[in-house]
Amino acid sequence: MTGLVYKSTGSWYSVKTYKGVSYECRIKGKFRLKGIKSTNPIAVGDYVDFDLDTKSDQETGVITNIHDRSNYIVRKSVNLAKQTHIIASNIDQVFLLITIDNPPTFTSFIDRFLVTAEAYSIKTVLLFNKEDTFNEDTSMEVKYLTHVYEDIGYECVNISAKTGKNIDKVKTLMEGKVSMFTGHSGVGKSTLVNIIEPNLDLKTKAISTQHMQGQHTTTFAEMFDLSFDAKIIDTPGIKGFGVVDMEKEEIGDYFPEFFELKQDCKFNNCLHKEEPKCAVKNALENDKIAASRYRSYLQILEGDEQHFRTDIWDKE
Ligand SMILES: Nc1nc2c(ncn2[C@@H]2O[C@H](COP(=O)(O)OP(=O)(O)OP(=O)(O)O)[C@@H](O)[C@H]2O)c(=O)[nH]1
Ligand SMILES: [Mg+2]
Ligand SMILES: [Zn+2]
Repeated sequence: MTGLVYKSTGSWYSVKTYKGVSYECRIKGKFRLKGIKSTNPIAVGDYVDFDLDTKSDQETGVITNIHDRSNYIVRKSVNLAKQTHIIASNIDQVFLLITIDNPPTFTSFIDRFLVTAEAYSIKTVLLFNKEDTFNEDTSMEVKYLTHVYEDIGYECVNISAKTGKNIDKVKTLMEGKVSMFTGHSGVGKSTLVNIIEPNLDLKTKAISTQHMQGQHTTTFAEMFDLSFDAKIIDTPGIKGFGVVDMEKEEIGDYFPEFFELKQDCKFNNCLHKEEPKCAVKNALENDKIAASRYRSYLQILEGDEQHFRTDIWDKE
């Protein structure tokens, strides 16, 4: 039988067939994928073949094969430097939820995520959540970030998962697609799922007043079928997003505004650092590129890893 992985909790995978029947499945023995060193061999969004295990009382399955992925979002496991963690696969788009101060989301995090999504050509929409709590400063910040990211081609929407502001817009964008919600813990991913599909009633939790951080209320990725033609994957919050190793020369290609200028750099292998006649540096000096974007680029280029820490994905 063939099915789609909706959930993975440790060694069990919930797999739903085309007929809509769900089976709890395991992997038998060693199951390694060529070329991918990931802590989880199978991810939510994977299509798998499985056999029914008739010996047990309950009908469970044994996964025998995984279909090729059209894409996946992968991050570095911080504990195990060489290991990676696949957050989800075969997704049409990602909604990156951002809050300015409750909890804070920094541009270094946004840009790290976007680089990975660009590398796999996955469309990302930026959702600035908790609009109902904006004050003058947050509004200004959101306006500025919207300007920066819309300028380079990312759609930005201000939303409130609490009041329902612009949720119709999000739903329209989701129609007919598999979408993944991501962002720090506490930004409101599960709250957003709940307002879109109230009967799911996912667990949500106030962010800790002590640390101004979310509390990892969602502990594993899970896909849901929505009542309109759409699928959503809710994921646990990520603290830091480790960009999986890329060639130094290719990182700039995943900053769309850098990529556009690259042909004007004197050297075709320009890293946009100290090289003379660099179109990217030139644009930066003329305020045509946001300083925060350039800073993020340098951090990734230099493998600066202090900006992300261990989080829930690494405990699996
Ligand atoms: N004021 C306000 N609060 C919100 C909004 N969206 C979410 N919240 C609150 O933010 C807190 C965290 O929301 P969750 O939905 O649990 O956050 P999450 O992103 O799923 O967090 P993890 O599962 O830990 O990754 C809850 O107390 C929500 O009620 C919003 O638009 N406005
Ligand atoms: Mg959650
Ligand atoms: Zn250059």
